[in-house]
Amino acid sequence: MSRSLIDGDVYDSFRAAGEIARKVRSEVVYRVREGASALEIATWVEERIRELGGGVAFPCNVGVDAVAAHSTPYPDSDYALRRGSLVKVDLGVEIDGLVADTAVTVALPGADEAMVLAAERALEEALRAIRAGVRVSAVGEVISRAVTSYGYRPIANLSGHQIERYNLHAGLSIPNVPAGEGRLEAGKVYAVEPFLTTRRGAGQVKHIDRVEIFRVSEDSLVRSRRLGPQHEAVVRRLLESTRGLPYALRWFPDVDREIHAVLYRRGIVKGYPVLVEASGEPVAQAEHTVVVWEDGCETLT
Ligand SMILES: [Co+2]
Repeated sequence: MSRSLIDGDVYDSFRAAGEIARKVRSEVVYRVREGASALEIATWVEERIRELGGGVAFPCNVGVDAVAAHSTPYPDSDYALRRGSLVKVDLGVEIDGLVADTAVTVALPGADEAMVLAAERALEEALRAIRAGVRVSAVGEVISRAVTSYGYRPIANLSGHQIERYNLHAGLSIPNVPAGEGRLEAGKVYAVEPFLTTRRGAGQVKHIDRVEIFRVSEDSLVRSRRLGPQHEAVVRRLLESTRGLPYALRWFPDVDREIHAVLYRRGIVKGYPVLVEASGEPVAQAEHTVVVWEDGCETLT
């Protein structure tokens, strides 16, 4: 590796965020049990990140079975994990706006544990193939081939992503199938996240009419002014607190829900609809954040 390819402070922050993310991920798996509350798991993850000195980069995602991504419990959720479920916990740690994104899948008793293994192996193989100059489509091919060799199907329309300061989905996407344009660059940071489903699955996710994770930007603030001072105040509060990173409404009990709903309907607040496997089959995921070097990559998480 050559540290001159990345700003030293940026690298240090990414590494520190990665260390916290790794620790929280390794601890949370013991909390993912039959009967455990999804809300308690998400809240615990977020509190633990802060306790260890990180910022919460996005609401902790708890995706059960066919729910693949973008699901975080509502504040009044009483959902308890059930036997036979495949549970994905996806968490992000932020230090100085630099984010380490990582995920783990836990197979509760009765679920197909081999799916978890296949996701982890596909991730390992992808990371072994990564170095500067590699095409994202080649990484997708490695993932796809590994997943298929275990008897599963990759999710074609979910992908890993480049990460920049306060920008979780910057630039390049890293697909789970041989597709997409662009090459990985040295000194850049990417989240690599194979998602797979069963052979009966569609191998695609679709979004459903439920939004649990939102985002505001500088543009939201400008546009909110037209709706009046109350709307502007809500966006300002959200933007100051999140700096453009995703949030859940449960973090902001003081924010007026009706005003927020209006902002969302007008497209001023962006939402990430919950993504589910299109034919309702279970989904497993594994994810690490890496920094790419000339001769390989370094796993931060
Ligand atoms: Co993630």
